[in-house]
Amino acid sequence: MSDRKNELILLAQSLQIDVLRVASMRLAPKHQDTFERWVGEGCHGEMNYLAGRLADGRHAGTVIPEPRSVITIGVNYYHEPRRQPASDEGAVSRYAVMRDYHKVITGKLKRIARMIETQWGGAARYYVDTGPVLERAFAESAGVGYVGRNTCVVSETHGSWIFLAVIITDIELAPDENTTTLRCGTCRRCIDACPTAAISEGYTVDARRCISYLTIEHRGPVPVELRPLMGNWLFGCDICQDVCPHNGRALPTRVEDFKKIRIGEAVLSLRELLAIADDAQFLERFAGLPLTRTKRRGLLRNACVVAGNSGDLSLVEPLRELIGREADELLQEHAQWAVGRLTARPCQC
Ligand code: B12
Ligand code: SF4
Ligand code: SF4
Repeated sequence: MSDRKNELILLAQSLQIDVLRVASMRLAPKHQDTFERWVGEGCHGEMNYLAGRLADGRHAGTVIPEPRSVITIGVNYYHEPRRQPASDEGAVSRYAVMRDYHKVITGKLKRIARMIETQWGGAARYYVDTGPVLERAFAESAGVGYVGRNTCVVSETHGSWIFLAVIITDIELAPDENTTTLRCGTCRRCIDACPTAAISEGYTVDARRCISYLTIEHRGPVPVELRPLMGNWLFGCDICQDVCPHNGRALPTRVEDFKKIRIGEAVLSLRELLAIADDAQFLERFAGLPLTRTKRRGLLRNACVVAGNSGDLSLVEPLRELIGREADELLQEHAQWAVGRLTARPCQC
């Protein structure tokens, strides 16, 4: 068994995977309980696929006939901090400024799965985000790291700047123990720093309040009461990781695809975004990046919110141009909100 694990580790290293560990199929009850409670309380917002998974009873144990082991991997994506955006710019979270990690990591998982299937005659199903699998829970169980109050898996070597992925196989592999001594202790910096109060005391994030969800997953209008709290985040949010003391030790990524930062210093000009007139222009600028997930409509909606929060009156004109040009009601409403917020005069009485 350990020979096979060693072979897996060697292959992983050659694929620039930073951590490969094995979890048993059985998770501690806290994980499934937390997930069920979280969905039950509606914290998943419009991510109906998460509720659907619960309703259908799909989980890691149902994806292949006789699952025996969960191979969990972690890939470091850390790169230097972004420069502070100017008042007419917005911030993009670290993970989204480089090639889409789903594509990059899927390539690596395929190679591992092929080895399991062709050399060992085993079955293997792999997931990065897309499957009915609690990736953080398996990563914690395998000892990739521990789950912090911000709910991220924090590793000893890379902090929480690691993407996770899993391969479920019917090959028997000895599970690794979780030996990490990292803990949150009395720290609650992420809870205090979260601008929208999305992080609960109980190690969960209410997606409906999370800027990452609001800017990426949520499709309709951003709730008006949350807009002023979203600051300058155009896509995703890194605040609860930036403030984490365990993230001080992060080293830059080794993955070539993640080294090529495709967005100038992880900030984007709001003026340029507001001027993107159609999908072709949008794709020309962002193809291959995670940013395409929101489509043009979502990113321009977010740009309006950030412009409204900017206090920069020079953005009123590009916003008015957008209002004059756009037929889309969602964009009209967000641009109008932004103009209203920028031009509102403080009460003189
Ligand atoms: C839905 C989703 C989101 C949602 C909801 C996030 C959330 N915290 O639930 C939104 C859109 C908000 C989101 C945001 C982000 N996400 Co996301 N997301 C997912 C996804 C697809 C499912 C997560 C899920 O099931 N959530 C439901 C909750 C209940 O489960 P959970 O977060 O796994 O939490 C478990 C632990 O809390 C655990 N637990 C462990 N210890 C303890 C202790 C106690 C006391 C308790 C009660 C529970 C508990 O129980 C829970 C269930 O197992 C995963 C991929 C996957 N398939 O797992 C990526 C994933 C979690 N996301 C990821 C990333 C990178 C992000 C962002 C950093 C992106 C960004 N920069 O904007 C932010 C971080 C926000 C945050 N603080 O979580 C990474 C996390 C990597 C890591 N090191 O942890 C993942 C694993 C994707 C990947 N393949 O790498 N995400
Ligand atoms: S990603 Fe941002 S909004 Fe979401 S929980 Fe973390 S700090 Fe709060
Ligand atoms: S900021 Fe503090 S409380 Fe939050 S995850 Fe990091 S160590 Fe834990």
